[in-house]
Amino acid sequence: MGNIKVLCIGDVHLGRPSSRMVLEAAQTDSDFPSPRDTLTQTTIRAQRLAVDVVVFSGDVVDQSNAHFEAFGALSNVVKMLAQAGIKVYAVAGNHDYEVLEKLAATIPEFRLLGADGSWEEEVLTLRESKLRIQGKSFTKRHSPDDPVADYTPPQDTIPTLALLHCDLGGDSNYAPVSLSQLESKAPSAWVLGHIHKPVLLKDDPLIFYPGTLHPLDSTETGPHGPWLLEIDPSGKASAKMIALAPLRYEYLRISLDGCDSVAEARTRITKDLSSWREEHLAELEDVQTISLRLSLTGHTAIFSELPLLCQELEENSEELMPGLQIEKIMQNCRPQVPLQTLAAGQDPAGLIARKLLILEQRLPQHDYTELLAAGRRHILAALQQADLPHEFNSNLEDPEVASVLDQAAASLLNLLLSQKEQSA
Ligand SMILES: [Mn+2]
Repeated sequence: MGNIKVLCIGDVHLGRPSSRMVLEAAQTDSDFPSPRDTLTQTTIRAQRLAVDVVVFSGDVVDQSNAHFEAFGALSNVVKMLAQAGIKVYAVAGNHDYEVLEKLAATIPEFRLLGADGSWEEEVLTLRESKLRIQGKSFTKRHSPDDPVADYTPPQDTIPTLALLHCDLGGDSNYAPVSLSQLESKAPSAWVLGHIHKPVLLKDDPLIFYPGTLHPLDSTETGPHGPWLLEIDPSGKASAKMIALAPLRYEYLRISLDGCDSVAEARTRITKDLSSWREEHLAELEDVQTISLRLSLTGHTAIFSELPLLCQELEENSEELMPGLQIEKIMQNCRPQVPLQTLAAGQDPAGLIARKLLILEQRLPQHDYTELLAAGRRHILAALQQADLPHEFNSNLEDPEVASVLDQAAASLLNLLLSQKEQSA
């Protein structure tokens, strides 16, 4: 008797393009792979792996205005899977509670569970065994109630998956659950949705968030894709991700400490990037585009030449690594001349060096607080002008403001010192 195989798909957010940068979320790049591309790849993989069932844990569609795009994509997927004898189950999340119900009504092979907000189940007869699938859907945008409170785990030995779109831990408007409760009322596996970072919360009982099928912005770093869940004949379930999303966001920090020439810095960067690639090779097989945010750190003699080096890196990223696109280089280096020495000067460079010292030391406290407050005002004004969705600017923590200011000041210092050198 073989294993039962289920391909689990977390948040897809069909209709939302992957952004190049959080701050430029409105301007997206059309040649970036989209969630729809990854969904197609996932369908092909489901057939190749001959899975029994495909499940979605909610937020398949981003918004109801993506109805048409979602309808086309989903009905193709469901048709292809149905032809291969693969059944499709889903629960709705806080983004798609309306649209998923409409889609389920028009695509008969797409089974939406618990559409009325209560637990619902179906028992499938597979080749040699049975599989029970349970689920409960969102019925409105917010749901402050614990969705597990009225859940009863199965009382027989039929392998059982429970699908739930929920927010792990603490107070939440998005179906709050606690890990201990999920553990104490466990079916064979909890397949969860809502949290975009893929995470295996527990091996036994199996509890996991597949995460976004396809990464949606630069905060969603690391591998993404569907998860293959297998249940062996003894009833033991296990799951692991298949990293097939063609897009990967990454954040890397490379130290240029002690680099005395641009050539040396170039070698350091090339070497660090290729060792990162070696380390992650197994996860990169299906990745076509790596969108990288690179932070350069360290004290270096080529501080004033960094703007040119950064430009060169950005323009030649494909040569550094196949598929690499440098989204942004954060210039967090320091000149070899200590900031304290520069800060003694009465020129503009001295002024900037003094601000950088305040940011570094967070002292004097009063100046630091004032600097952050002014920085926050400017950032919020810029965000407001960019007319971004509110979630991008509602959460502006001190360290984020400090990091934006630090980069701005360091770039300005770069420029001032290089002008000084040129005129010297
Ligand atoms: Mn959600």
